Amino acid sequence: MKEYEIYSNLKVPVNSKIIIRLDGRSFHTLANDLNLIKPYDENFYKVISEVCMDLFKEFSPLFIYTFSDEISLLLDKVPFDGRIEKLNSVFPSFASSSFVIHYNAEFKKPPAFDSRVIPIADEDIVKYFKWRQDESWRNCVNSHGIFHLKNKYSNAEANDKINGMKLNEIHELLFQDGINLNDIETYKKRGIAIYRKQKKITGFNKKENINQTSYRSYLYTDWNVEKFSEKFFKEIDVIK
Ligand SMILES: Nc1nc2c(ncn2[C@@H]2O[C@H](COP(=O)(O)OP(=O)(O)O)[C@@H](O)[C@H]2O)c(=O)[nH]1
Ligand SMILES: [Mg+2]
Repeated sequence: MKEYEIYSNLKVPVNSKIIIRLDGRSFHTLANDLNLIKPYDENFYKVISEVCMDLFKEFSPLFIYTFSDEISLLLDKVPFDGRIEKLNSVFPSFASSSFVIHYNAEFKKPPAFDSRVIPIADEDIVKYFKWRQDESWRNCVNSHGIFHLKNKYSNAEANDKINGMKLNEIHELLFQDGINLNDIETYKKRGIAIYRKQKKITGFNKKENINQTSYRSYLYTDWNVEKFSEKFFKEIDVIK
């Protein structure tokens, strides 16, 4: 019967780095069910960052980036021999279970994430993450805009208004009403990055009677991440 499993040998290109992007399934409904604070729920973000931590510890990616209900993982050593079926089932199910463990709430439905695998050339890594970070900013402006407009208008009117507006117009409207998006927390604008950092450790070597310095890497959740650039990814050793 093995011959019926016709997709099981579908693999990512050998030696290619990949990005796996997970996205919460119908999290709009989940947000309503769990009464998430609008436009940004700090606890939801805390939980998603813990999911990213679990993913990092389990699969040792180079880098993880998250905003809203999506998580992008950059992997250089691809597990499961690069098998797409494995990658697209194990990563999202692992994330879903982690989400449930950390959320610790009464869910109306089991939460799920979808998953896609994106082979990525080294020179496109920065471009990819800049693209997602731009989306995080769009999401930030739009969700603050719609939240604000719904306080003044009916839901339908607010939706109509926001759909006809450009990002800078929403930004300006909020500004006129005393809300300056430049002042809100960085993670709401730029998302959260998880990566390895080096810690300097200085110890005294008794035998040699000297101070010695060594470096140990640790996982860092960056709630204050800068705007993505080539410089940033070089500094954190994700690209050469
Ligand atoms: N209230 C609230 N909702 C959130 C938050 N983060 C994400 N969401 C919800 O998650 C959705 C994610 O977008 P998308 O993936 O396009 O929608 P989906 O198909 O319903 O998962 C948003 O539209 C919001 O409804 C949050 O911090 N607060
Ligand atoms: Mg979603």
